[in-house]
Formats: sequence, structure tokens, C-alpha cells
Amino acid sequence: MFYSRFLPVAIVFSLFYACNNPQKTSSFEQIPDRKWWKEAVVYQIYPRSFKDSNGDGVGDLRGIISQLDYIKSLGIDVVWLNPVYASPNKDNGYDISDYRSINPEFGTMEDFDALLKGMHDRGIKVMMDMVLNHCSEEHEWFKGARSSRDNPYRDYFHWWPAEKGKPTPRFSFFDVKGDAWKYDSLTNSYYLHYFGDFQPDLNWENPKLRQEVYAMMRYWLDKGIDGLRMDAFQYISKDTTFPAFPPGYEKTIAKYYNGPTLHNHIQELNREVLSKYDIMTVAEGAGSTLDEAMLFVDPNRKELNMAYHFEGVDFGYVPGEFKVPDPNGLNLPGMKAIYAKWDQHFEKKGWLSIYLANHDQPRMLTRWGNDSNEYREYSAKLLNTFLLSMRGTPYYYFGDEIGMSNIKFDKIEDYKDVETLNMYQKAQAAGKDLQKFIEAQKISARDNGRTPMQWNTSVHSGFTTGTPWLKVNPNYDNINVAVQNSDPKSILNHFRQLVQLRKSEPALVYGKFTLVQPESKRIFAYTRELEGRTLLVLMNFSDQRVATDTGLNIAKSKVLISNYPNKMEGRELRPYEALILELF
Ligand code: ISL
Ligand code: CA
Repeated sequence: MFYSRFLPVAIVFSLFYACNNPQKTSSFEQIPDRKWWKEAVVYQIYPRSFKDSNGDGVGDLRGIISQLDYIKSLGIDVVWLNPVYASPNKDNGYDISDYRSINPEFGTMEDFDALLKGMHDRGIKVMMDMVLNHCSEEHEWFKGARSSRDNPYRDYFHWWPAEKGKPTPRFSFFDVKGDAWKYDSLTNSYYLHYFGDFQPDLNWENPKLRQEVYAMMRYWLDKGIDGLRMDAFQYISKDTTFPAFPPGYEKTIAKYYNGPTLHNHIQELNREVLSKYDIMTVAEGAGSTLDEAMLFVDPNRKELNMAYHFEGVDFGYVPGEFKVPDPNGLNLPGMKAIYAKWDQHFEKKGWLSIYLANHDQPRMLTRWGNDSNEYREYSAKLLNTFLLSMRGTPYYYFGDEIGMSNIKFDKIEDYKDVETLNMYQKAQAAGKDLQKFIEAQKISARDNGRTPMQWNTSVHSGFTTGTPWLKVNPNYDNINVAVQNSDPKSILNHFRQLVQLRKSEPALVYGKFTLVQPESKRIFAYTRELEGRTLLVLMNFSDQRVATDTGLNIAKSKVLISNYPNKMEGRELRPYEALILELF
């Protein structure tokens, strides 16, 4: 009612206001203590699935190079590449056999150098994935270590000699039995692996290992890369006396994974390597509490720049089950409370990342939005509005800019991911309902987020001329880059506008975040305030019309961006409506 009626007045008012209150139109130059990595938008590329250049069905570096102008057109600042190092690929590159070479499937070091140059020429920074909790069983270090007890690499790993009896239990995420110790007959010992048994954990208590790791990082940083994502970093420190834990220990992994020496190691790493370069660094996972996470990113402690927590993306799964979505659907007040709590804790110091998807998650549209034909576009734009209007550096997953959705495989045979395959076996061994397992995985499996990029309507979505390593989502016919590029109202072009808006609005980066209507079950709304400038983000996370009741005077406001072609109707938000208003 009031908004549309007052619109002409609002426009006149805002023009008048803008001319007479220049001090409120804050610019980035006015911000004290700016950091480029706080202002950046990160675009994550899963190299296997982005673009294949040679028809072998696997995405590669030349494929990424062929799309540099597309990447630039998004307006993003940083590209995070999932691991591209030599790897037997049992966990798609998170099992590294040589940290200083490129996986031949992806190309050569010359290709990498060309990629880095191509990015830098376009003003885009490159962030690499550092997988340092573990390596591959095929790494030279491990091959040496397992060959004899007195091999110089033996202490690069954690061993339990079998003459001491069975090791005290530790939990493994990927093991069918959940057992992190694997017996190796060659030296009659067990080695530790928190992930797959092909991913032996590195022994960070060994200073030689640490120096070797630092030298490897310098090798990449001296090439000119701009950032490091520290994979599974909260697990690197272990109490190497391996004390026994009480029964049910596997549920308490959160209590022991932040080992006693963790922060000494990160501070040493900072001193010896990170502090020498102008880079951004992020810890994947940062403990399980707010205070634990702060330890990684409190600038006084000189560790890392930012952390990403799992509480947001883990929310809404049935506790104690493997990624089974809550049958009651999205509990929006609960979700809002999580984001508000994390934001508040890092308001004065430290910094977080904001994400709803990555290669370890399903597609955000299916998990957090609505992937039906009716609401797909609206809800994809809504989720983008959320990601680009929160405080924290957005980490944006490739393909979400066109609204890719879960492929929802019916058969276990279609899955490639070691996690899903092992958890299936685990469910089978426990006599669980396997049909239920498959149904849950349609929402939550990681392979949903790993299907190839949908470029155009040609065969295999233009991703490859060969057979794709993982099936392409059949909806590429109408969900693809080519179609959306030429449609000014597409999800893709709305995303580009949002990125530009964030780049021109310091309030979206640095402004104070305040939840509005926290108890609403359908509306997610908050303000971002900076130096007298107030932006209001209004999002309807439901397929119903809902009246807003923000208590704010939105009659005097200007729409900065919206996902509906015509103006908001009165105080009612339409299904999945999402807009950012400037309040006066
Ligand atoms: O993927 C997860 C849950 O489905 C996470 O628990 C994940 O295992 C954890 O965040 C660590 O992830 C990283 O290391 C893994 C690798 O499989 C992931 O792809 C990577 O992001 C082991 O290297
Ligand atoms: Ca290829």
C-alpha cells in the first residue's frame, strides 16, 4: 500500500536527500583499517567440473583459461581453486601425492602459470587450497615412511606399533567402521587417518615436516598466488600420547580435534611464511565454538585472516544421522539465529566468510531455496541477495550464478564421491533402510554440487565433447550460461548487479548487522548500517505472500536491487521476494 503510493515522493525525496547529505553517502575511502580481503568476493572453481579443454571428460586448467573473460564478467575479485596438485584422486585432489606439481589430468605447470597470469592480467587474485592435515598414501613421504620403521620420513606420520596392542580408538570421517587407525603389515604398525585410509595424517609435531610444508607454501607464494585456504586445519594438532577416551568418543571429536599445539603451529606458520606476503588466508573449520573460532582470526594473535564455520551449512540435518534433512523443512528463526550469533561475536574483531555452498555441499538452490520451475529463479536470486549483503567475505560457488540445482541421483552407482559411497556401505552394514539413504542424499550429497558447469545447450552442456566424469544435470537445456547471458533479468545478470552493488556500498561490507523480525518463520530481514546510512535487506524465504512488520519506516526508501520486475506491493512480500532498500 504505502510503498507504491509514495514511490514518486520517495524518488524526489531521495534525490533531494542525496544532494544535501553528502556525508552520509559513505565511500570506501572513508573506512579506517580497510582490508582488501574483507571487500573481496571469492568465486570458487572446482576444476574437475568447470570446463574440459581436451575432451577427456575432466575439467582442466586450459578449460578455465578459455573462460577467463566469463569469470571476469562476474565482477568477482578472487578465484579459489580446489586442489590441482598431483593426486590419485580418490578424494578428488584432497589426497595429494606431490604438492609441487600439477595433476596431469588438469594440465602442466606452464598451464598453471598461464592461468595465474591470465587472472592477474584481469585484476583477479588466485587462492590455492592447502591440504595439510593429510597427504596421499602415494606421496613419496608416505611411501618411505611405511617402508621401514627407521626411514627418515617415518615421523612425518603418526604410527602405533602393534606390539603395544590395539591403538586407542580415534574417529575417521570416511572410514566405513569409523576407525582412524589402519594396520600396515609391512612394519607391523597402525597409521592414523582422520579421513580416508588413503589419506594418512601428517605429523605436525615434527619440526622437519613443518619446515618442509613452509618451503612448499613459499614455492607457491613466490609464484605470486594471493591466498591460501587451509583445508581441515583444525585437525592438524594431535595429542600424540593418544590418551584413551570414554565410550562414545566418536561423538566428541569436536573436543579433541583442536589439539594442544594447534595455535603454536599456526603462529609459527604466520611468522615464518604468511606474514611475509600480502595474501588472504582462511581456515576451513575453526573449532566448534565461537571462542575457538576467534582464536584463529583475532588479529592480535597473528594467525589467519578469516574462518568459515560449519554451523550454518550443517543446520537442518537430523542430529545423529548422516546428513538427513529435517522432515519439518527449514526452521528459519533457527537459521537466522545462527548467522546473527556468529556475526555478533566477530563484530569488533576477527572476520568470517559467508557461504551456503561449496564442493562439500549440495547446490544451495535445492538445499536452502526452492528448485521448482515456479520459484527457481526467484529463490536463486534471493540466496544471492543473502550472500552478497551479509558481513563477511562471500565465498561463492561456481554454477550458483545461473541457479544450478541438485541432480538427485536415484542410484548409488551414479555417485562418485568417496564420502557417499562409504556412508552407503556403512548404512548397509548397519542394516539401515538404503532407500531412505538415497532419498536423503538427493538433498545433501556432495556430488550434487560437483556436476559439470552448464555452459550452453550443446551436448553435455558445452562442458566436454567427451564423456563427463560425473553426469551433467539434464536441466542444462534451460539452465545455462549462454541463455542467461543474453537475458538482462536472468539470475546471472542479477548476480552481477549484486556484486557491483556490494562494491559500491561500504555498508554491505563493513556496516553493522542487525536482525529485524528475528522470530518470523518466513521473513529473513536485517539492516546494515554505516555512518548514518541504513540499508534494509528484506527476503521472503517462503512460497507464500507475507506481510512485513519490520517496525522501520520503509515509506521513505529507495530500492537498490530487487528480484521482482515490479515494485513491492504494500507491506507484502511475494514468494521468495528479495530486495535491498536504502532507508532515509
Ligand atoms: O564434507 C564434509 C561433510 O560432508 C566435511 O566434513 C569435510 O570432510 C570436512 O569439511 C573436510 O573437508 C576437506 O577435507 C576433506 C575433503 O574430502 C573435502 O572435500 C575438503 O573440503 C578431506 O581432505
Ligand atoms: Ca580435460
